[in-house]
Amino acid sequence: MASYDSKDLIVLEGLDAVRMRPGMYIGTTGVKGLHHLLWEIIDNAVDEVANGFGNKVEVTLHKDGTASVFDNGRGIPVSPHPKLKISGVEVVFTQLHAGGKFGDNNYKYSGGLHGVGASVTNALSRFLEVTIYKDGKKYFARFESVEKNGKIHSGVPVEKLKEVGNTTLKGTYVKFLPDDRVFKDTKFDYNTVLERLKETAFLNKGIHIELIDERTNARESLCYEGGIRDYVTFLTMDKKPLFVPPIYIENEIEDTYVSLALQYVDNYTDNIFSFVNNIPTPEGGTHEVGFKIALTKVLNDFAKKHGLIKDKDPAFIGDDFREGMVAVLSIKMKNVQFEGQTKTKLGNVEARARVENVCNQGLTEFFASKKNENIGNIIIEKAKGAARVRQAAKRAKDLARSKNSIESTMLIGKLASCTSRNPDINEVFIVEGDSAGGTAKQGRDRYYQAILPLRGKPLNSEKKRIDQVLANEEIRTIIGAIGTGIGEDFKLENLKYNKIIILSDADQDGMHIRCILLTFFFRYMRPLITNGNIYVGMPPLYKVTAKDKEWYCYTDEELENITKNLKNYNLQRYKGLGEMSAEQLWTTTMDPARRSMIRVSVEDAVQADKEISMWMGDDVGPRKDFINRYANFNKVDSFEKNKEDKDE
Ligand code: 1YM
Repeated sequence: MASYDSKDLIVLEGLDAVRMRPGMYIGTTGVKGLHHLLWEIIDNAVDEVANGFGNKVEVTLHKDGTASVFDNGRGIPVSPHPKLKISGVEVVFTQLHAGGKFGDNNYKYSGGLHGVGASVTNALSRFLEVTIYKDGKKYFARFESVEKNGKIHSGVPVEKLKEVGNTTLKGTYVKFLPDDRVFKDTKFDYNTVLERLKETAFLNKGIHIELIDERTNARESLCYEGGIRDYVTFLTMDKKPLFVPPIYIENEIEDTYVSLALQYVDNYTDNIFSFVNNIPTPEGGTHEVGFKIALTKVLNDFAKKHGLIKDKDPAFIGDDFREGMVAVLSIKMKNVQFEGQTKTKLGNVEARARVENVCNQGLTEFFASKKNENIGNIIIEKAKGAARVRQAAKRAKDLARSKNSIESTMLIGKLASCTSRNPDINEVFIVEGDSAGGTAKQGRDRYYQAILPLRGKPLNSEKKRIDQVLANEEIRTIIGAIGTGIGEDFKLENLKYNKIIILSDADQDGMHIRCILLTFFFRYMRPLITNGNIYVGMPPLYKVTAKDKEWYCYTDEELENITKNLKNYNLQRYKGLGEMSAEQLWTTTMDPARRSMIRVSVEDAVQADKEISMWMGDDVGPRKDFINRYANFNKVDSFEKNKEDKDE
């Protein structure tokens, strides 16, 4: 049995705090939080390799539930910390917020600055082992969560770092077992890890990342020599690029490294995926602003220089140059400040001018070259289309506004609103079909539940431009009811319902309507998804009646479980919402105390965007390929489904 003394426990009080309130450090103790443990270790390994010390990171998911990460960098320092008098390894795994890095910080840039540190992984693990290969020697240390006097102490160094042999290797190996007393589910998900590592490999060109799943023998080697160029190519794989390869520029200015890969595709959305020190910044920030300013200026200059703007053409605005654009912007800098609702927006003011400078210079050079002139022409043509539609949309909006009083009352007339005026408790059910809508109206609690019945299918917004989307009556009714406006005009504070619940039949048509609505929210009201306001209601699929008892089943599994011990029973299969009585709809689907719902979140906007193009876009090819390959109808939309045990 390993030993530890009370001195250790004092050093470790910080880690006990992590165990008391894991949410404060890793957000949740659900699957997301579980994977966070692994990201912390991977981030340290990638930081080391991305800064030029080594070239390889290997991640393994083991059969016994542990995960391990190896990098062939310098190895975490083994010498004692001058003040704390414990080894560098121990500092890294037991000290919270150890501030900067131990000793002199050799890293120019670090993603880890954002993270909470490897000590949090240690605190929330049953055990964690570290092996260091450094200067011909092999070292080992082990940490455990130990129980003493009925209390659990986290991350105790039960085997202090010691030399255990010689080696010709160099690097750091960390293996840990997530604590099942903290996490309900301690199983790492191969695809989640793979997606994350893929992103990391794209953002750090040339590094080799290996993922090995010993539970299934799946494995993947990732290395992209083209870096973010390859990323853009990957993102546009299911779309129609207007030219190949993507435009690419990179440069360093005032200790800030800026790289940009840019492509245009045959659709109308604007997709900028930006990163700072490998951390995604979906809320944008100063770096994105700098890029947009430069792009607008350079393209306007190009159009003027080549006489591409005629008098009859409307003047371009920045948006026009971003229609159909897919861009990856990755910058690396020191002292990053994140702000915004989810701390994913870059705040550093100095980044704007630096990014603008690099992009200005790089893009000007690119378009000045004779061989790229055609690419410039293609983009300007695309922007002209965008400018025309923008003006048409404005006319359509103005018209809608002028007719507002009459028409919107007519449209909202379809909405059975609720009596409460408190958006925090109010809910709106978007219900497929007039007849189900009628049933829902009777079944609801009219104090806080509103019903919006949809006649027919709403417009598939992936296939249409904004002016057509806005002209669609179903879509306009939804926009009017929700209250926030759309796109650039979106204002979350005007949201009239805290929960927007899509209620469609459990058949192909219902699934299609659900996809169309989610696509619309994703494209035009995305904050509703990131803010967690969008839900999918779950009506039961079956009703089982036996003697004087009845059960509702929401899945085939539930049905099997219930019927396997019954001898005589009657089975009713609900094909649509319309087959239920108002009373039944209330008990099974609408009553917050009894219903189950899926809350829609966009875990990974990149993945979501790709899948939406595939499922909802014009091009049927990728969709067919996918269906042929997987034919798995459980995964029809691109949103992560978190089935809530019980809503509320
Ligand atoms: C499998 C996980 O943690 N690798 C790793 C971590 C460090 C170093 C090298 C490192 C950093 C520095 C100097 C430095 C870390 N060291 C520290 C600290 N892989 C993994 N590889 N020498 C080695 O930053 O100056 C924190 S991370 F603080 F001890 F220096």
